Amino acid sequence: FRLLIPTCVLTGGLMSAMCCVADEPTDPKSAPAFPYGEVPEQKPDMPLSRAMQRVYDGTYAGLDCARNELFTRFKYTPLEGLDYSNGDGTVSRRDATKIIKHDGKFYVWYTKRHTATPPDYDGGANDTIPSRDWDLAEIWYATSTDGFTWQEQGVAIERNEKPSPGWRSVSTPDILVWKGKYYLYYQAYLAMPGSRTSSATNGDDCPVSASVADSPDGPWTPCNKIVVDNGPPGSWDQYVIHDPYPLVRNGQIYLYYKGEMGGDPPVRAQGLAIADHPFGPFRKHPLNPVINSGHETSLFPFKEGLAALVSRHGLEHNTIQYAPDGVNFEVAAITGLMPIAPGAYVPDAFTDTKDGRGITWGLCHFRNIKRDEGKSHSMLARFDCDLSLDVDDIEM
Ligand code: AAL
Repeated sequence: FRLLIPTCVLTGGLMSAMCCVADEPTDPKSAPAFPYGEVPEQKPDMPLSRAMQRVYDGTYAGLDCARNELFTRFKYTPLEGLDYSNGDGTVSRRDATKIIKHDGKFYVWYTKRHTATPPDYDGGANDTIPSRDWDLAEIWYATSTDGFTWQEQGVAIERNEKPSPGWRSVSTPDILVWKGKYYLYYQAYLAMPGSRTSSATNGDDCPVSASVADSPDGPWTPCNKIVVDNGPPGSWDQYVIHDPYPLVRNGQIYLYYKGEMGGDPPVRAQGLAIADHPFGPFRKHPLNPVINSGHETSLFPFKEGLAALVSRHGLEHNTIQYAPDGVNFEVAAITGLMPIAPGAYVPDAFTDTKDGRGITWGLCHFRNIKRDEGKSHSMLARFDCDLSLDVDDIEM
């Protein structure tokens, strides 16, 4: 008994009909093609495994598309123009912001540490020796015309006077453009990162502060207050507020951030706080956390909603997620080798769009974690991806 199953497989818009024999090993060349990057117009009229049904349904996140537009792989390219002191660990650049375009140039801000010695993770840190890669750091910025070669322009946010937020270190910034002004959000340390004086599980306790400028070149004026504070004892974000990430949505500022609820290893997730003014007050969303995984999570407008690159931690790491309302995220695609701490060029981050166009490139960082060699530092790099629905330049 030999069952002949007619199959119609659509690849690249071309339909080919073929037969395969069910009770004999199938010639791999005649198996249904897996439609990565192709547009299957209809499900083949044949029994399909659940795995293949998902592919043809293309509805991982309820997006109305047959092809999964939120699947991508990532490519990486070293940057030109930034000096790292031969990698001796005294200079570090990491945690890039979103990239904006202004006056024909791309702008990016990032954590820069330039200390006499590399970080001492083993208790030897003091007023001049950093405890972590992002300790005793400042926010610097660079510009580029092609996204590959960058010119460092100088410091944007210096450390504050003690005891103002950010006196010990300012790190991990992100940019907001709102009503003609520029706002930088950043982690504002009130104690040495990693010090056991804080209650955070790994001592990396810090709230978020912000500064404002009339131009992306500054000068920047600090608001000198905490704009998003740790949650109360027992809450999911009681230990840290990290990685602030502002977007404009529904006429308001949607600030996503990473919180930490303890545990070993610590459970990390992403929350949302919303405000009508960049310096707050920010109201934390009642459904927080809105993403159950992730570390430095980058988000961008996509169609009517927001997409998020979720990596490094949690049950849903290595996924790209989508929420039509920016709140109820679902897994849209599973990928790998994701950029660490990505800051993408997101032209429509602040246009309050409900027709988000996606992203194609950005900056991320790579870490040299050879602590025993005393050279621990991070380097910025470029990533490229295919999450674009036709991105246009928007000057800000
Ligand atoms: C990063 C970010 C935050 C942390 C530290 C520097 O991965 O999540 O910025 O505080 O590490």
